[in-house]
Amino acid sequence: MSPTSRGTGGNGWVGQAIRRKEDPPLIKGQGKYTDDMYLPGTLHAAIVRSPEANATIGSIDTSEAAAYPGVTAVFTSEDLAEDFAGPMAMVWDPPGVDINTPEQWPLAKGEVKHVGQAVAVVLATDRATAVDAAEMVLVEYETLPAVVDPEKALEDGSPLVHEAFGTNRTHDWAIAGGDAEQAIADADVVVERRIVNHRTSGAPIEPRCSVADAQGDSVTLYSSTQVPHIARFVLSGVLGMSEDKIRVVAPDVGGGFGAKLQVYGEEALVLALARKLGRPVKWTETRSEHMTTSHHGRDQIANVTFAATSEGKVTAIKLHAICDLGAYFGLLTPFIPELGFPVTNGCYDIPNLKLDFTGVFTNKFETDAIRGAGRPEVTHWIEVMMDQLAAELDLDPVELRRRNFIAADAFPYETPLGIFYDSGNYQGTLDKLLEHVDMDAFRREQAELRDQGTYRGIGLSTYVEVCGLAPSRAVGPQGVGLQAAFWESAMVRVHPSGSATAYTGTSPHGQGHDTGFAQIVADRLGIDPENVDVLHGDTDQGPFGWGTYGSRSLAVGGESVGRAAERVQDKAKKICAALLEAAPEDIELADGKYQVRGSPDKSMTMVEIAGAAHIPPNELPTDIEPGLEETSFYDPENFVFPFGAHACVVDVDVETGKVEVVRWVAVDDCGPAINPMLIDGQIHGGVTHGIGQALYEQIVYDEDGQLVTGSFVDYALPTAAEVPMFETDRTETPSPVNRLGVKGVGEAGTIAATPAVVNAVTDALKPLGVTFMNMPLTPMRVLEHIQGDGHGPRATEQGREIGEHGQGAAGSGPASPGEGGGSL
Ligand code: MCN
Repeated sequence: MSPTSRGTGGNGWVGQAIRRKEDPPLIKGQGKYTDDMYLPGTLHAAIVRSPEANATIGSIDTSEAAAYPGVTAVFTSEDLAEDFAGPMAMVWDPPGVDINTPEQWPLAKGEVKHVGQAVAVVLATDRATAVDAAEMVLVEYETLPAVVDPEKALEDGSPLVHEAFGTNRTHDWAIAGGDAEQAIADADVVVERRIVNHRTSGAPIEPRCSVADAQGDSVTLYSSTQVPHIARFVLSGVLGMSEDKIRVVAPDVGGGFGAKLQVYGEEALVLALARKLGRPVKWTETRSEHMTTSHHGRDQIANVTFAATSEGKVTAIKLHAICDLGAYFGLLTPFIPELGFPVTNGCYDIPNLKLDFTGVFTNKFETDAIRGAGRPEVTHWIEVMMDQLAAELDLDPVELRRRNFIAADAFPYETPLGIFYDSGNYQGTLDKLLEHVDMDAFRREQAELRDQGTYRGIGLSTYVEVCGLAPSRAVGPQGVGLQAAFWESAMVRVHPSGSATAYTGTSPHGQGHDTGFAQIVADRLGIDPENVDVLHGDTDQGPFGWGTYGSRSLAVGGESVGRAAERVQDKAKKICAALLEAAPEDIELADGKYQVRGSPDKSMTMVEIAGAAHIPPNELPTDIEPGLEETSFYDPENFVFPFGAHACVVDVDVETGKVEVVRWVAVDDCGPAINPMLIDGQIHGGVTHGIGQALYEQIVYDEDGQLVTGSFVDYALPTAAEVPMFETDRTETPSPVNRLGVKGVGEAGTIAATPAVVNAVTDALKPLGVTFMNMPLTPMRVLEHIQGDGHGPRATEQGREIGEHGQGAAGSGPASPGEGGGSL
């Protein structure tokens, strides 16, 4: 590799679109995933899961399964009563808010509250035997009425998910700034919509997998997790073990999208069983199990009100969101819907905000963080409502956005909720987008195409998101009440021969940290990124770290890596200065050499300095310690706020209702690029995720709480055939929050995407009187709108669209081939 002059630090690796170092083994089939782990004597676990959504357990007969050849043991919750010190964890305890928190145990205790709940575990010498024997476990259930619709769950007389609470309401959380009610009363125009953000799955390519291996009183857990250190911390509590006796390793992880930002009962179970039996225990999730019992995301219904002047100045947003949390809580379940609150005014200067969130129990699996986590929902409300308001005012959606943008010179900008946006230039990304998309030409083309029977539409999304989780004091116990902190650690070690290893507390699973972080280190040390190994995902290596989610890894973890590398550079300069008989402040790093300022012939390379650090020559003063290694713990002062402008162009087949995305232009700003290729990859994947939710993907339960979408036949993910070639561009507005100036990008595409699709389809169907639509825009739902009154599908029930919560009625669920639009 050869550096160019671009970039900061030593020699310009930052900013280069170098290829991902981690890919060659992965694409050659040489990756090492958890399921590739074969330890001698391994027992394979299969889990007996509840077919009932709400029931008490009468009896469990394990005798036939236990006697099946090849089966080592069968356990129920009762059998493992001594093996767990406490229930699974939920870590949100907001000041002044009461949350009804049910206990969730790795195996059900006397009752089940959702389909798929683990009831017993079978261990056998091979997986097939364990699966066969699991079918022989006889469980007697007494079925209770289930509730799956969160609005019905709040009605008097609804079946209760947990009788003990006397209500299905989990908690209420509210925040306000300004006086939204007054602003609404005073407004020239008020627009109200009921916006549904339906339930989705993370659906990574690698399902979950955990292998536990006990050695003496210690145990190692290999797990496909995004959060190895958090997993160890939580599991030590669940198992009543001291943390130093548990090692958690995340080997190669094939995607997570938030679904692996969780500490699951199965992880606790394999650990407990390996300890109990003194043998390795392995459990690998099937795809159906993933759809059933890896946490879901979204599932919110929001009543959103926008108030504005007749000139199009938005004066207030009021919203009440009903959030379907499922039957139990994962680590962050009740917190996730509220996570979008810091950006509820989007990239607009809106003085009055009032937000209310109501959490609800239903007999479904828990929701938690799926890519974007709270921010896609908020952005969807805002960006769909901007188009709704534009239609109401008969204003161009571009013009309406411009009239409301926060001015580029208004940063840091304090929102009415007391949040400080770090930096931004929303006009800049929109201007650049419009350099790519000629709106006037589009409108001419659109009119011509309509004359020929083609319904083409364009939709915009100008978003801002909050990431870089997180300043510990803003989110910790005194902040929003998380019993966690989100600083990040790094250690950079230079070896005697001058190459380096960087340890990070982040835990990538597709994002490319091995490459981007190596570029950061390389620049700061004056070496080649090929010679920087980035290690992560092992609690026995490096300091404690908080993992990868919330687009935090670069802005918090990468910054920490950069700081540790800068400290190494400082020491390298001291060594160099001592050996070249100069002052440390006179040593500069340029073009990969440590040289005396003004005397380029007096210089040393990192290879020479590392040698001297490890085998100190006599000239080196004794107050310089041997070795070349530094650690950093970085706690950010603020979040970072990436932003951008996306345009989606669709064609809608008005005969079949099928939507085709024909063009996507994305202009994003995540500060200075560490590696533009990584950014493009994240945007491609993120937007695809959003297109999936907008058009195809939906977790659907029937009214008895049975999961209808248990496989990729029913849960349609977009494939390469459903997405266009993405056109990406960037602006670079540095963040003042960190030295790298960077912001996150891992969720940006997903956050931006859904409203752009919905606005585009609505724009396409405007001539047919369609004015407002809720996702997913499956062919059947689109047809219903086309054939309806323009405000919603023809058939409505109690004011709700049929199937909108995924209750399995006609019109719900993702497109299937039979509907003419599915991808699978
Ligand atoms: N980057 C960069 N320059 C910038 C900003 C980012 O080069 N100015 C690079 C970073 O170095 C990193 C990548 O972009 O390689 C994403 O960085 P960041 O935004 O910090 O996000 P994280 O690494 O923390 O990733 C988390 C984010 C989340 S929350 C989900 S969900 C998600 C995602 O990333 N899940 C993914 N992207 C995914 N990509 C894959 N392949 N698989 C998943 O499961």
